[in-house]
Amino acid sequence: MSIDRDEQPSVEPGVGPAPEGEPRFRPYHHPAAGWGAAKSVSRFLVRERALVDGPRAIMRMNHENSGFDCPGCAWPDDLKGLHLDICENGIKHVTWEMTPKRVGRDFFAAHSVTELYGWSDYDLENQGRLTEPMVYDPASDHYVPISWKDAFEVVGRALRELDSPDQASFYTSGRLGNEPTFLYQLLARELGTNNLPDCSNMCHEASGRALQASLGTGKGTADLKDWETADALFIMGVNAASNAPRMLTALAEAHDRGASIVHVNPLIEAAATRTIVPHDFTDMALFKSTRTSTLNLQVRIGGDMALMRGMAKVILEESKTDPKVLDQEFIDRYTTGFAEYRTLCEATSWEEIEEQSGLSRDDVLAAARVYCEADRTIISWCLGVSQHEHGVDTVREIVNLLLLRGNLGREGAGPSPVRGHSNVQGNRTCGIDHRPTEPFLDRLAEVCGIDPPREHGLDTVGTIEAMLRGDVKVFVGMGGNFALAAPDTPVTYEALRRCDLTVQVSTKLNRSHLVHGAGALILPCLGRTEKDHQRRGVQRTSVEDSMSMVHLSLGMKRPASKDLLSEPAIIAGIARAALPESSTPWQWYVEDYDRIRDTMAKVLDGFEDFNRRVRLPLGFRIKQPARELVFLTPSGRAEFSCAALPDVVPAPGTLALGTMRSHDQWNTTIYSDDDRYRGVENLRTLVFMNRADMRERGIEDLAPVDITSTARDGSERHLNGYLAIPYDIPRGCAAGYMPEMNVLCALVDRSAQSDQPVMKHVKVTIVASSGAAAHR
Ligand SMILES: Nc1nc2c(c(=O)[nH]1)N[C@H]1C(S)=C(S)[C@@H](COP(=O)(O)OP(=O)(O)OC[C@H]3O[C@@H](n4cnc5c(=O)[nH]c(N)nc54)[C@H](O)[C@@H]3O)O[C@H]1N2
Ligand SMILES: Nc1nc2c(c(=O)[nH]1)N[C@H]1C(S)=C(S)[C@@H](COP(=O)(O)OP(=O)(O)OC[C@H]3O[C@@H](n4cnc5c(=O)[nH]c(N)nc54)[C@H](O)[C@@H]3O)O[C@H]1N2
Ligand SMILES: [Mo]
Repeated sequence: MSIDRDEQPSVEPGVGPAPEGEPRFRPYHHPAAGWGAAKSVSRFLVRERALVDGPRAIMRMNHENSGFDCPGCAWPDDLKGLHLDICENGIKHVTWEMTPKRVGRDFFAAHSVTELYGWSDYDLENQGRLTEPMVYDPASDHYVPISWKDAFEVVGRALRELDSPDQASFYTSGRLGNEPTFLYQLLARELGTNNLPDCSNMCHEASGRALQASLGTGKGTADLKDWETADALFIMGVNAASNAPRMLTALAEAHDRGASIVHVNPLIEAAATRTIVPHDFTDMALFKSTRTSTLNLQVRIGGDMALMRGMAKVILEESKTDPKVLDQEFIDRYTTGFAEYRTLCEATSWEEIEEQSGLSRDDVLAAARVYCEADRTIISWCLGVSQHEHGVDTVREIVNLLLLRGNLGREGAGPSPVRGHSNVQGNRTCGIDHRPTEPFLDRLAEVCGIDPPREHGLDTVGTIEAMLRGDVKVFVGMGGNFALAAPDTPVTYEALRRCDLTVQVSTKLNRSHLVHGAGALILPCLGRTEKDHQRRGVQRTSVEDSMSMVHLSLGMKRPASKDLLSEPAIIAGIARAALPESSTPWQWYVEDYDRIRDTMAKVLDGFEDFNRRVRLPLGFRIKQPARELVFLTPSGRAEFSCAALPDVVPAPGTLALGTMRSHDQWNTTIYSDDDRYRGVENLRTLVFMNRADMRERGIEDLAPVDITSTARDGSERHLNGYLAIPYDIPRGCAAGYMPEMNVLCALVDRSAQSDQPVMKHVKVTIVASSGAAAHR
């Protein structure tokens, strides 16, 4: 399966736009959001020529059941409906979809695929919305138009002719609404495969597995009401000001009512200082900012678990003189494994905790004090915690800490992972799972009259490996940008190129259309902002946010082209062509999504009476058994875990590199080369380093450096000519941007606990560059 890396095509084309000027770095000292955000939005609306549609759409965003759900992130909507519930990045995200620019057949006739491959990713997406189905013509190396009927037949035939359904893999990016999600997994399982990789495999897989193991429910238990009543909030490994900006409101409100807010992050991100609440125009006018932190703990990369362990150690120690710091009644009644955990904490030395967390004992004591003084605590986290080798153990350690003080199953308390894509949680709930449970498959079999396969399928990394081996021959991407989002870019490219057929259902042109199989199709679909007309009227789809609220989303714009189909219609079209004998009423489902919902209500836990409840003003919340103190674990109790602390201290001379997002990007979609809150302009090919680490290596500020990663199998990967930015980051740690840095992430470097690619702890060496800067 291994491929000769020297023969790999280079991945030269840049990701971001051509820089508008010289790279600049000036530390940012202003509050998050506020006028900087407003200025950035208006510049963006002008550039995207969306000054009329943009603001109109924004007014309809996140309005309970009468507007569309903001595709920007999975943060829940404002419960009270009092605010204009929007943020800078949500506006950009929506405007990006609503652009008046179009990519039609003339465009594809004018540019060969080889030529387009040389364009930057920014330029590709910036061409605008895709307008009609296209098929790759190898003779001319161009995409050429194809009718929907013929396109479905191309996919259908390829799927019918496979030796085994497991030679196909069906990827989902977390934008897909619940109803198409259900149809998509039905298609895969009726065909006979559980190969359903999704972006979650690179994102919160660790969180789901950990919460499932500890609490028997693979999701967070806290909701927005809990956020409004917590006394202490721990925010770990999330850049909220950029990636979940609506959290800023919750943080500012929490601070105003006297709650403590502890940020745990190697970087002090913008949300960890002060913010101007985005929708509060009085605050904006007065430049009034609110503090959003009580304590900032700059852990070393991967040091979160040691911090949690240290806090637990303090509490257990203190309980000897003050038993009230433990909720012994809760522990006795609802948990198991406490005695072992206590012994483990006692046996973990302070030297180890300090060394592995990168924090002093005083820092850990300060965090423990905040935790003990609060009656109700929420611990929230995102990728800084999950994308590690030991992501599952860390999330379980977070739960351990919560259990000690009974911070579960009551108001204002609980674990609260911040999910990424706007419906990534709903995708999993509605069946996108390469490891489906037996009860789910049983019900699917009974209700839908199919015989679903029982063996587990392939996840994202598994799919790439199978494509390389030639075991997966047909790849279908339901949204997303697999080529760029996945690790080990040249290897992923090669995997896609070895397929017989790659099919991408997309709204915009991206890298995954240009890195394709022998046959390739681009199937353009409606976006979430657009009206979805079907036979029985305009349809709505539903989504589930980070806090398990399910509500409807209704598009309001005229579709970008009359030749677009909705995602349910595309899935049904493929299904009918691939499964000519199917007794599933595919077309009937597409005519009216209420019919899909009626079937889902019978298959999915917590979706009883789906059609009625989803039309309630705020939709409905899927019950979390753990929230009700019902634990679907083998012991029937919440289970303390007892894992050894991992060794996360970089070997001498090496650094731990975290790959992350800039402020002006949405995963693989790049809006500009700026990262405002980190003070960077006109530059993406950079690496943030501690100044002492730079000096030790003879690296000057903003000087070009060469980065080499070493994978666990000893293989090396390189990125040369990146500019080093001196930054407030712990020694031994470095950070830079995805997706560029996926070149450094080896496929073999995935967590044994979650199978997630280890994207936040890449082992690298960095030296002053002998060549030129990569900056174009
Ligand atoms: N505007 C915008 N919004 C988005 C996205 C986007 O690209 N743009 N992406 C969406 C998606 S899919 C997701 S999953 C989320 C991602 O949201 P985030 O998790 O905020 O994503 P990252 O940019 O990867 O940032 C990770 C944060 O973790 C910190 N970090 C790195 N290593 C560690 C560590 O070891 N410990 C701790 N405690 N912190 C660490 C980094 O400094 C950074 O602040 O955002 C979603 N929302
Ligand atoms: N190194 C590194 N790599 C990472 C990460 C990291 O932190 N570090 N993060 C990982 C994470 S958390 C995630 S979630 C993945 C993201 O991986 P993906 O979800 O695969 O990538 P996106 O960039 O979100 O996908 C963007 C594309 O989606 C398409 N699109 C947009 N809207 C729609 C729609 O409504 N319908 C359809 N069908 N298509 C649409 C557009 O064509 C656009 O080009 O990346 C992962 N990769
Ligand atoms: Mo994500």
